[in-house]
Amino acid sequence: MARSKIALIGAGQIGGTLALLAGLKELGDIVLFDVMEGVPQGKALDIAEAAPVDGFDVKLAGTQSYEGIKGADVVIVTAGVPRKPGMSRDDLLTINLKVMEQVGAGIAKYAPDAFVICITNPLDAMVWALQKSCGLPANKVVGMAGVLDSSRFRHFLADEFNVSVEDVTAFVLGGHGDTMVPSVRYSTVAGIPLPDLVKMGWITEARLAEIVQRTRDGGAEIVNLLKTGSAFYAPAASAIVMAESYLKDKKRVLPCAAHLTGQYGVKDLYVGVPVVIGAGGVERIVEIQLDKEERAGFEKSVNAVKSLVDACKTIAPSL
Ligand code: TXD
Repeated sequence: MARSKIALIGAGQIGGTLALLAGLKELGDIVLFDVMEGVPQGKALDIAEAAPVDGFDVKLAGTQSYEGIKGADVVIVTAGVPRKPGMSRDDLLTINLKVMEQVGAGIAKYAPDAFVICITNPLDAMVWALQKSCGLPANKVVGMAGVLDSSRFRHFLADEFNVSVEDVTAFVLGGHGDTMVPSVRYSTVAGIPLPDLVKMGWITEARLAEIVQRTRDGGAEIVNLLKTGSAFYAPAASAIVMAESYLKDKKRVLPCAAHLTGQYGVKDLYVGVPVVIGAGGVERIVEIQLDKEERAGFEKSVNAVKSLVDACKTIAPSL
């Protein structure tokens, strides 16, 4: 059987880390694409030179041409520019929308059968624009945010309880950013829901609320520490889990920005919900019953996503 091919559009901080992780896991041959002359080539060569010592065997290449992604099985998109001081949200949207249109055209032409994972911010709007631009079926285009947000929640909880991260599961709904909805009742330690742990005296309601807030602010916490740039190790690891579930047909249940067509009362928007990822792409959207508080948080989050998508439609009416 031919080796899988993984195309990484954007060879910046996350793109480079994606290439390293995909290599270490031998998920397939890797192509890095970036508009920055030399950068994808340099990162590909650097990682290829790590392969003999690390003992992994994949081919790596860098390119400035979309032809290089031809026949990719998975495409992971991090291309775009970050928000700089003085740049409004609409300025950022305008630039990254153009990037999504270019990337979408490249995918449509050279990798129409791929499973596409978008990471570029503002995530829920960019994955929507990317799907419209590339025209691939919506179950083959998905956004990465929830795996990262829930991983952050898991880390904070494991640290708080002094238990292994392996035994902590966390459930996060809604859009990426400060309106995300970490669900307390569906997050557990070894199957014990957090509200039960409050009753058992492991944690107070107030402390739990602080951890929920820290999860919501997880991205900003890293930005404030790094000063330049945003998180990249955990975002890359999160997207790799999604790619692996597709390539190995693992059918993992993961929170992802998925295209909703009436589920949760939402139509034609990408919002973070639990989905099953297997060889068919997004094979199932898991629709849970939300309680009153979760529903209110979810709706607030959906409205935030909707206003961004509406702004995209104004900037690029053809989408
Ligand atoms: O949870 C999440 N979804 C996120 C999202 C978590 C963390 C960071 N998140 C976002 O991912 C972040 O706000 C950015 O929008 C993306 C990528 O983050 P990264 O840290 O990798 O950004 P870099 O290092 O700036 O890399 C972006 C690369 C850079 O090398 C540019 O030259 C390239 O994108 N770029 C392009 N590549 C191809 N085509 C075009 N048009 C293009 N424009 C810029």
